[in-house]
Amino acid sequence: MKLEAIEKSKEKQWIAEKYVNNVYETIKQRNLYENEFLQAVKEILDSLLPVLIKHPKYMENGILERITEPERLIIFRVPWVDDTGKVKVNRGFRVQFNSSIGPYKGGLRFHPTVNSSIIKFLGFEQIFKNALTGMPIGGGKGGSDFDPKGKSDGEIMRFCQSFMTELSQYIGPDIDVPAGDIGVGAREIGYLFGQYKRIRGGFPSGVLTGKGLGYGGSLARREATGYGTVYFVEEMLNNNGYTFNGSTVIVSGSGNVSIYAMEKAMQLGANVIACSDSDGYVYDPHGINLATVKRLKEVERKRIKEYIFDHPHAVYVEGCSKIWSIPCDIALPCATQNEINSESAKLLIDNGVKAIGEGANMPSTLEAVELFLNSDILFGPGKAVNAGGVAVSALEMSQNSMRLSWAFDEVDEKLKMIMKNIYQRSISCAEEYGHPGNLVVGANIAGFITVADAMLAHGVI
Ligand code: NDP
Ligand code: 2IT
Repeated sequence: MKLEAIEKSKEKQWIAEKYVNNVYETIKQRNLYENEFLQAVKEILDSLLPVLIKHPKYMENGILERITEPERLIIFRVPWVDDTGKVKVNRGFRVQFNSSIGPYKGGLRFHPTVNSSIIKFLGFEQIFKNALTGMPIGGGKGGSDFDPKGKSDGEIMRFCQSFMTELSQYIGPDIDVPAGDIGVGAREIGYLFGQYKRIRGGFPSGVLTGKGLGYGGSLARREATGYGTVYFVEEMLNNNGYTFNGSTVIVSGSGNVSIYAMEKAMQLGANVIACSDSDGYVYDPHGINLATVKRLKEVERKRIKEYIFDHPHAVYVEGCSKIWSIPCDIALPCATQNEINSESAKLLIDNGVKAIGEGANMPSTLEAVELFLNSDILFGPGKAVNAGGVAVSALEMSQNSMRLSWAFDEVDEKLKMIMKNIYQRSISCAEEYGHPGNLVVGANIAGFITVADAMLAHGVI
């Protein structure tokens, strides 16, 4: 490159960096103490630099300022009565973050740690994830600080009914379509749907996804996030000369995503040796017995600790983060945000891990991601890897609109294709924008361009 051209390119880089820093400082001031939201924003903004340098139109129309500010954040009181007759109050949330490419779409999380920072980080990530699926869905997320653990079925139902009584004003099949996330599975979706239907009348099947199969749910939605995670990682492995077959795998969590990631990894010939819950992890050198995990978690709603009663050769260790100290070829964090910090990342790398696939949303801290990207391991970021869940949710919406239901294999085949496409789009975007192999940059830019172009087309709204 000639000296003049080098100077010009340095200047472009400097302008973009200054712009991104200014935007980030404003967001920081406006969202003080919302650490998870700021973490998600920082990761995306930093990775967008190459596209801003190449296409200054994305700096000239306030796209970054608009895309980082939710279209709407709804916060509401959720009063309910427990089994002893005592009145309880929780806080409900729904963030309608971006509807440029379709109705708001994203899960509901019931967990005591839920607050506006958590909901906004999840809603923000969802914008880009949903765009990556290639389906016409915008970004949203919601939930409550309600803790479902230890609650009776009646308490869960009354809470869901109260939550939906308020939420029903803001959602609808063409407006905003919630689904599950941590603490919200088929049982909760059933109660939420029942209450929405009762309030609105008719049979509004498209208002929620993850529904039961008997009333408008899609086959393979239950499996979709976990299976999709493994499909994405298998694609990433195959493109680099590896495979699940014969690999040793660790999957954190033992909820919806984790169980079906383990199932598909096992089907592909992997040996899954450990999984966890928020109390601790089990290590089973013979390979985790999935039937036991399913019974404990899906049926009996018990702690993972009890696994060793059926499998006395397995080891239970108190403290879930220590799971990452076990040597493995492939690590699939499928529990929650920031479950892998820099210390755990170093352990994984030093112990020879070949690939990380984020089944959970933002399970690695910024420092951990940096360590992964600077090592020679393969790293698949959450918004690409776990997009299979929301993709099949969008397929559930399509089936509801058409008033038909596809066979399991048909949905599963579509899911496979979608995950392959997400990998290919992300990897080619990374290449095109000068960061070959970096799926963080590739996925963020690919999702961003789709949404930003729609925002440009709609004018300043
Ligand atoms: P579940 O509620 O089914 O399972 C969550 C699992 O993670 C449980 O084993 C739980 O343990 C553990 N966990 C939850 N919170 C914590 C915590 N603070 N510390 C340690 N462990 C924790 O949720 P999902 O499987 O649906 O969700 C898991 C992750 O995947 C989340 O990040 C979610 O956002 C993401 N995701 C989910 C999708 C879906 O379709 N469900 C789609 C895409 C992403 P315990 O039972 O002890 O709380
Ligand atoms: O994080 C996620 O993508 C989900 N919890 C699934 C959202 C959905 O609408 O299926």
